[in-house]
This record gives sequence, C-alpha cells and structure tokens, in this order.
Amino acid sequence: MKILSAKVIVTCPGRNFVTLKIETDQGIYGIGDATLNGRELAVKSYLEDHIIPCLIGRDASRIEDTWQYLYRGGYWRRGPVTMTAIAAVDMALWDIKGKAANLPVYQLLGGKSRDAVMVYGHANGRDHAEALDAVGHYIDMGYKAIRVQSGVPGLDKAYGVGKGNMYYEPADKGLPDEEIWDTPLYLRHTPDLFEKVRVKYGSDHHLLHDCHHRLKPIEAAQLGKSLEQFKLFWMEDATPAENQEAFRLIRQHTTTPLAVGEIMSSIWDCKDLIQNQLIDYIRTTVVHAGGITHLRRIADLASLYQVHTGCHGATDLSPVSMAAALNFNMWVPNFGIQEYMRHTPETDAVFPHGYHFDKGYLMLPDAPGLGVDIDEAAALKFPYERAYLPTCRLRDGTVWNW
Ligand code: GCO
Ligand code: MG
Repeated sequence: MKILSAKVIVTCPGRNFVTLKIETDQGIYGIGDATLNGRELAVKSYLEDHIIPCLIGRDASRIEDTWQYLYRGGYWRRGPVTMTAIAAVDMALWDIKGKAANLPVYQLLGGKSRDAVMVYGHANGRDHAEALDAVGHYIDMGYKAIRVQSGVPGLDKAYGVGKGNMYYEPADKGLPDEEIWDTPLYLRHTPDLFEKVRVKYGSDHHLLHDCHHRLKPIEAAQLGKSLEQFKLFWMEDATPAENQEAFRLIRQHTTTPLAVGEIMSSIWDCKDLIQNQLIDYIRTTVVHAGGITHLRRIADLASLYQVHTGCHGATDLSPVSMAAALNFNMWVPNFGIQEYMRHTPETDAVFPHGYHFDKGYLMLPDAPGLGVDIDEAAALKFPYERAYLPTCRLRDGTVWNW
C-alpha cells in the first residue's frame, strides 16, 4: 500500500487545529493531529514544505521505518515543531494500518489492558466559592477525578480559570495577552482552596492541581508539603523541567505525587526524571511527543520505574489526538489517568468521533483505525485565525513563565 498524496487542513472552529490527511493507492486514508498551540503554521510548513514530498510513494505500512526516517533523516532532532509533525504522520499511518486490518488501533498495539479510560475534568472559578461550585458540578457529572484551579485574590487573572466552566480555552485572537503573577499570594491561598474542597466534598474523589511551571523548586516543595494532608492525585508542572535535577529537591521534601511532561517532545526530555524516579506521572502526549510510536517507547521506559501515564488532553489537542490517546490508553499497561477537556460542539462537528464520556470514564467504541474523522467541508467554513497563549510578568515587570 503506497502513499499517494498528503495534505494539511487548518481549521478554526473556535480555536485553531492542524490536521494531516494521508491518502493511499488503495483508497484508504488516515488522519493525524499536528496542532501546536500558538505556533500552528510552523508545523503546517514543516509538513508541507519538508515532510510531504518525502512521503509520496512510500509504503504506508512501514510505520516504524517512516518514524526513524523522519527523525534521524531530518538531522535536526527533537523539538516541538519537528516532533508534532512526525506525530501527525505517525498517527495517520496507524489510522491507515487499523483501517486496512479492520481493527481499532489498540488491537494492533496488543489489545485492551482495561475496559474504559479514567479521565479528569477541569473545575475552576474566579474565586474559591466559584471553584467549589464547579467541583460540585463535576461530581454531579460523574467525574472520579477533578483538577481544581482558582483565581487568586489580588490578581486579575490566574492560570486555569476559564471563560466559562465547560470550555476552558487560554489562547486568544490578536497579540499575546499579558498577565501579572505573584507567587507568594498564590502560595498563601492554594492550600486553603483544597481544604475547602475536602471539607465540602469529602475524600472520595481524586483531586489534581496544575502549578503551570510558575514556582521555584523550593516553593514547589513548600506547596507540595502543605498539600500533602489533602492527598492530591498529583501536583503538575511544579517548576520548569528543563533542569530535571530540580525535581530532586522537591521530592526530598514532599510525598505529594508529581506530574510533568506536557511540553516535552521526546524520551530524552524525560529520561532523567523517569530513571531517577523524580516523578510519578509522565504527561507526554501523542501529538507533541512523536506520535503513538514514540509515546509507547516513553511509556515502556516509565514502566520500569513504576511511573504511570497521565497524557495531556487540553482543548488545543484536537479530537484526532484524543482518539489516538484513547487507543494508546486502552493498551498501555502503566496507565494512570487521561486529561479530558471537552471540545465545543463546533469542534466535535468538524471531527466526528465515537468516543464519549460515561461516569468518569471515556469509552472507546470499536471502530477501525483511530475512530475519528475530519469533515473537510465543515473544516473549510472556519479559516485560520492567528491566536496566542498569554504571557506572564511579575509585578515589577519581569517576564515570568505563563
Ligand atoms: C494542561 C495544560 C494546558 C496548557 C495548554 C497550552 O494541563 O491542560 O497546562 O492548559 O496550558 O495546553 O496550550
Ligand atoms: Mg498542565
């Protein structure tokens, strides 16, 4: 089965998505997500200008060989743009292989390790009262695991607080927004938030929290320590992980489980964190870490150290990524949890899929390939609109991590 053609589809049903569609000489096609929030067109160009010409005529069944060819053959390895582009090809080829075999992709990976995929949802509010109500709403919907984020008194904006509860979306049209950040204020109010949640709703639910790279290692250690009593499922991205050693310091001070990895693009970015058992959950995801082929390699390394998966699943990952992640999650032995932020009805209409939420889990009905499609006519109705994630500054004007 040869690759006949490939094209990139950019659509903006409320937010931008980049999708690769690969067609074969046997009439079977596959799709892959290539969305890199705020840098979408760089991946589009990488695919159109540099990768697609090399794909035409290749054997579509040679997934591993194509992965190695694109990774090693590019000479310039790793990095989010490269790895997102390779991921899109990889997902599309797995989709094709599944359709050709008339099997869901998880069957090709080794079959089901579980019946359903536990997900966590995002409860958030501008203040603690709103966040508490949101937690109640998520419990009512049946979630077993809930991420809790709140605005901080004294700050106009905080990471993770949505514009409406169900459809959190941080990217905005126009130029990047600037937010002011104040770590001491945040550290003062966050333990109180979790105390209120536990007092009001008890201990039956998993609670998660994302620090979004904003703390210094010793501050992260302090927060982890003060949250220990509330038994979090995880504390995420406590400090930037470019320096993986920093997590040793956090680890020495707290037993709050740690999750890292949504911005990592290869096994080399998380190797030391995993091998030194400095984290409990690895958040690398299909779209930004080289597709199913590479994510499987990361998960296998993690399994040696009892590190579990907790794949990124924000709304900037399209339903194509979510379908690929669910096939991966059904198989991966060391599964932990999957993030699930709901897409809008407009997005779901552009990307028809069979997966659905049921009592805290995502269910993946059997369908050949990834189990997701793109409605190209619908996609065409929403042209690309430049949008950026916000940026962050401290009160004195210093640029900080958003
Ligand atoms: C998460 C993430 C997201 C990112 C977003 C950036 O845990 O879901 O931190 O909210 O900020 O994916 O594009
Ligand atoms: Mg995060």
